[in-house]
Amino acid sequence: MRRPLIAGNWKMNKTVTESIEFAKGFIEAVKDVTDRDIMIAPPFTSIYPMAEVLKGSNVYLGAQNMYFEEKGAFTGEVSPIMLKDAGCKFVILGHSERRYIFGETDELINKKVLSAVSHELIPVLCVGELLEERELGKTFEVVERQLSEGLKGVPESAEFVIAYEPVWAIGTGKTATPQLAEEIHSFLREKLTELYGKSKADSVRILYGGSVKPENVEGLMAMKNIDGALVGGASLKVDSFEKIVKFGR
Ligand code: G2H
Repeated sequence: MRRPLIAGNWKMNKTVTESIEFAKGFIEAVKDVTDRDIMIAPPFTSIYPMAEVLKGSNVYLGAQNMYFEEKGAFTGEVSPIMLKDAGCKFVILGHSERRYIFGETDELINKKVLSAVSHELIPVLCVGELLEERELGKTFEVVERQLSEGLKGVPESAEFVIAYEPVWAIGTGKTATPQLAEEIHSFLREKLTELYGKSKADSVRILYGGSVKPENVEGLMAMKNIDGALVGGASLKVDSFEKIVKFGR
């Protein structure tokens, strides 16, 4: 069975001081959680100081983005080598805010995914349709394109995670119903089966993201193809993120 992964995406929130304070309280709160993986993706400035606090704990670190090159004249960018060295195990790529605010294309995201896996970072590739795409009946087409373009050239041996985040459900308080999310998750698993075969597809974790809260995590996690959550707003407070991490207990 797939081990659940509950990931916090802090987006552009928390100073170093606030991050450290959170990390100290949070590791205490979740120290007895052993049957699921936990990850936090803080802003770049907090990764290394948090790594120091989280050392030896059951909480992994991730980054929210990276560039695909290892080093060089790329002002403002951060490389996979830097992320690994600072303590990251995961990197979120292709988040809808990167796609729609910063204009990232499937082609660029694919380069980043390939670079992450070749540097032994686990990419969390985000896919999801806009409201107008859903209304036009294009959801399956859009997520299929984002999935297959994002994973182009990624070998079966690479570990990666997929996150389905319907853009209309992000930070809006509107969550997809568990059934609606499951429909897309099972479609994504089918597509992964076409790309990699059943055994690999069955091993890939597909997270749901978009206004996940303590009140709705249970219903989402009960779905067969929902293997975890990518949590934004509700991961910023120890109390609510702890409740989400401890779903079903
Ligand atoms: C979706 C999610 C985290 P929120 O972007 O990736 O954020 O839970 O605030 O909708």
